[in-house]
Amino acid sequence: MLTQPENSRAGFVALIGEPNAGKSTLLNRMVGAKVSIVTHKVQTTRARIRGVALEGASQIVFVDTPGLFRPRRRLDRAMVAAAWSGAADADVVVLLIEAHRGLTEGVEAILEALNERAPDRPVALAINKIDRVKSEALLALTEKLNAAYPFTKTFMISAERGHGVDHLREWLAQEVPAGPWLYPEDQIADLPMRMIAAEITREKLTLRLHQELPYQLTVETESWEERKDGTVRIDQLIYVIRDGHKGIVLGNKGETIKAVSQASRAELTEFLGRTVHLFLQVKVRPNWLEERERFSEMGLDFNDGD
Ligand SMILES: Nc1nc2c(ncn2[C@@H]2O[C@H](COP(=O)(O)OP(=O)(O)OP(=O)(O)O)[C@@H](O)[C@H]2O)c(=O)[nH]1
Ligand SMILES: [Mg+2]
Repeated sequence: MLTQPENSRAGFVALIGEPNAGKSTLLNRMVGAKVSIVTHKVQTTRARIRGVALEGASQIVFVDTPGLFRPRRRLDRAMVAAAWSGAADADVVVLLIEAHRGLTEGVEAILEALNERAPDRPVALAINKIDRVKSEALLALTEKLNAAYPFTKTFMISAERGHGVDHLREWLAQEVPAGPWLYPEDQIADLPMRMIAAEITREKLTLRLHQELPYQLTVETESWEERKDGTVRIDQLIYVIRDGHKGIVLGNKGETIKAVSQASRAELTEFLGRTVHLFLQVKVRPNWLEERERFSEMGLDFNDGD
């Protein structure tokens, strides 16, 4: 156990940006463990997920948020609202943008809203995925973005490879306010295990399924049984909106659900450090996207979707 230093600091750092910018990848790297799921598809993260990192005497609570985009459905609106409230509650905001995409319309819309949504606090720019562009391009992009918004500081990073990430963490450690740590020093996340487990299964589904289907399903952990032999039995429900979707999730002779289950179980076993027995069931629930309980299971506010 570490003892809390006298000059301790602690605060919340919200990671915001367009879908796919690399927010969850950065959170996981900062925390040093996978607490937020990552896919190559947009709109992977649905709720605010906190991950805790220590840097010197500072405890930095990173808040991963859903991507900011123009919402259409109730779920989309609740996600975007969760992202903005993450920014509004934070001591420092980090806006991630993708180096190879630059100042997109989506980024412009975020910059327009920033002052109103999260006024009077430092906003750092993190140009992510620098591994995808030539370094010459970065200087011009930095100038362009800083002309568009008065960022407190600019960082060039690769969340995936780790470039520039230490530098960003050191800076954030000084920016969070002086005060006692907010979490026990050995805590890295504050999401309940049953929710992390559901997210891991949703990640595997999202990686395997195409088009709109990942956006029309949700996963919930129904039961969690610690067994005497030291293993754990986890039962999860996958809600889809149509019979046809159920067929696709199951796959030919059940091969899709089997592959998803194997991949999820392997990751859960590693994460928990003990054997996991995972049971997945697919249920058709045409209206789940309009159900309050589904939103609260995801950590979202149903009324935010109004
Ligand atoms: N080349 C490269 N890819 C990256 C980098 N950081 C993240 N990615 C990839 O970008 C994709 C999106 O990453 P996420 O971390 O899920 O992005 P996000 O911003 O959390 O996305 P949403 O949750 O949908 O808003 C994944 O395929 C990552 O592997 C990076 O530094 N370089
Ligand atoms: Mg994410």
